[in-house]
Amino acid sequence: MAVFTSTPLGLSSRVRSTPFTRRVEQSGVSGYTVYNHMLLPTVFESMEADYHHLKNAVQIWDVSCERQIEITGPDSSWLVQMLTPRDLSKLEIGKCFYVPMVDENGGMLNDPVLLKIAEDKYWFSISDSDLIYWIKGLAWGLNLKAKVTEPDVSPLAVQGPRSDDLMAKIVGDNIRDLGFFRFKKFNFNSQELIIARSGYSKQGGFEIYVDDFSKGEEIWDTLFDAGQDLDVRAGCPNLIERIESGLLSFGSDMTNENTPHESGLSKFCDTRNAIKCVGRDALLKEIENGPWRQIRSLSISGPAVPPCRTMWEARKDNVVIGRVSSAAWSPDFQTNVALGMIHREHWHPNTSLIIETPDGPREARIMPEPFVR
Ligand code: THG
Repeated sequence: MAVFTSTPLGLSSRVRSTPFTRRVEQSGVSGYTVYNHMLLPTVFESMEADYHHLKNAVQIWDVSCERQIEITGPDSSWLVQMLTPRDLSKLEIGKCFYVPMVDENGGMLNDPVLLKIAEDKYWFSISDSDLIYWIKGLAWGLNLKAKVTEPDVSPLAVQGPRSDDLMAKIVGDNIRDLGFFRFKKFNFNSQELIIARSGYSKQGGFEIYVDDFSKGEEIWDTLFDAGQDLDVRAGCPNLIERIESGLLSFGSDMTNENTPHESGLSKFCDTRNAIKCVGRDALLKEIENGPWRQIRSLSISGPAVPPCRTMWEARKDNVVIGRVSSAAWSPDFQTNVALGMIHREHWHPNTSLIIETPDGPREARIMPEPFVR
């Protein structure tokens, strides 16, 4: 059933370019996806070459597509707490929280990083869904004193084990003391920029919130000039590394069909305390018995699997007991690493099952946890 061929993506101004697109292309990007209606690089040299370099050096990632939704005004804290079952009473200015966002049924709408910028100003740094309409609708419908906008802010990530060394050269050694998921304004090339210790890999690093489209190339160039002796290269979120690390991709690994508990995000829910949260009743009901399926890391045997462009069925004794949503060959673990939603009777570590890949059935095993933590 080889129905898919690799065709280039059609581009137009509807698919937004970023402040860094020119530099990304000069750096030899070889693949894109579209995320929040914006270009997101997926490959530079090759998926595997990019992977090894990310784990050993430092990369600059154009993740402008992680758009910010800004909420300001006297009712902003109220509105923001309506949107997530995570208890935000402990969210201080200068902290980031990873927050599942749910609808009235407890279905996931997005899984952004939330930054508290000021007492009455928040940024949701969103994954791939048109979340702004949901928030605008709630704010308008409830007559809240809150403004909901998408500001001109484009995150540029610095990821990899040499990230601290690179950033210290530009903004000074005190960035080494910035805690995980903390942000502060730093003087970068004589401009104040918000920089957080965060990013969509487990290799360490930062995200620079570039707050003016026209500053993009200058900031990019400063990073490359300072990083020459650190072997800095252009990179992007790496499929292999993020599956190994168990970092979820909204729209692939979980959708509006799934709750945060199914998505393995229970530790980011304080549903009992989050009394303003839309969907709270549905989530409380689910907690009584627990989810009937949940995301798991899997190891799939055999040679490299093809890209996972549709959900692959997971079977046990010829009965469908789940679906794989992401998979890739891991050079470091010498197996195919994967993520999938698995029914509760079969989700225990070391359970063996069969995955229906486009290349035919393969044996697979449920992992106790992600490959790297
Ligand atoms: N950074 C920023 N915005 C983003 C992403 C990002 N928006 C889109 C997408 N990524 C949102 N999804 C995630 C998924 C995982 C994490 C962050 C955003 C993440 N998780 C860590 C983990 O699961 O171990 C840490 C969570 C925690 O301890 O709070 O980092 O990458 N700006």
